[in-house]
Amino acid sequence: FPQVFTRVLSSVVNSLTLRYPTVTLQSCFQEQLRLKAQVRLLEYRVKQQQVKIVQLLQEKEIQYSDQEDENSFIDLGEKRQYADCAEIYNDGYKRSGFYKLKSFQSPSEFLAYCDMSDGGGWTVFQRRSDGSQKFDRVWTDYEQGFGNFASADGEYWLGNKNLHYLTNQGNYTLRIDLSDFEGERRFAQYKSFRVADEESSYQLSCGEYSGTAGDSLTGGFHPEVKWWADLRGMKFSTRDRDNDNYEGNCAEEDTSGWWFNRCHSSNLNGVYYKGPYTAKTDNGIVWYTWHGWWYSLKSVVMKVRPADFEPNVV
Ligand SMILES: [Ca+2]
Repeated sequence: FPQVFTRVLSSVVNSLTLRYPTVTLQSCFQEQLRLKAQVRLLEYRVKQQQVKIVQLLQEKEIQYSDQEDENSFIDLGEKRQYADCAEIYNDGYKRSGFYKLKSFQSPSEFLAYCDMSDGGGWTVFQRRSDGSQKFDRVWTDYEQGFGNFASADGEYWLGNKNLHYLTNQGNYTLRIDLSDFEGERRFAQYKSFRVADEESSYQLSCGEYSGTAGDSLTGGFHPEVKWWADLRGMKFSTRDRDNDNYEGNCAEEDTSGWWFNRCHSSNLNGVYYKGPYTAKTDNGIVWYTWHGWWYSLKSVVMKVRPADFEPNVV
């Protein structure tokens, strides 16, 4: 018996010692292969995700730089409507940028750049900065407005309609900021600036001048030029709508829309020439009392603010 038992036992042990290591080695080898494959797969996925992360970071960087450089619209939601940038400023928003406005009689909202410098609360209705927008345009363009309403230094005209609604809400001060290619800045300010309605062809009215650029809007620099250079009481003119006091067509000759008289000593919607220029007519961006007729300015900002504006210091 013990012999038989021993034999059986030894054969069982034999088979076990023979089989078990084999099974263990095999499964280990298979497991190793499986894990190696998984490692390779995971490495591949990590690489893919790294590539994706780099892509996303780049996209985000582009978006951020877009937001900073290009889109300067500031959305305040629908809670309140603002009649002008002065209201926005005094409601606590002191960052310059494009905001939604709705003047009292305006049928719809419109975008305008709020200049919160210079004491804040300025609604910009015209800007020249680089010549990227065409200002030689027809009546309906000037009526509706045109240009770049996204960039902080984008060129635009707010539109005579909106300008009318805006300036008829009260007593507004006009401020014109000018700069030249020599790095100098000047300004002109006018009291009681107002633009009449469509029926009156967006007639201009304004009061007393103050500033450093001279009075080129009302020809106040010399009594003898008033009869042809004073733009007060002048209707708006475009090349397809001649409302000037000249036998020809000022808007056509000076390639701009403006409150031309006969024709002007200021034409801030003129051609962007970059400094001194020669042309058939004085059609550059002209402010006569600073640089004369044959120098086109580097930048212009025309903006309005209520005369009784008092910055809310909170
Ligand atoms: Ca004419």
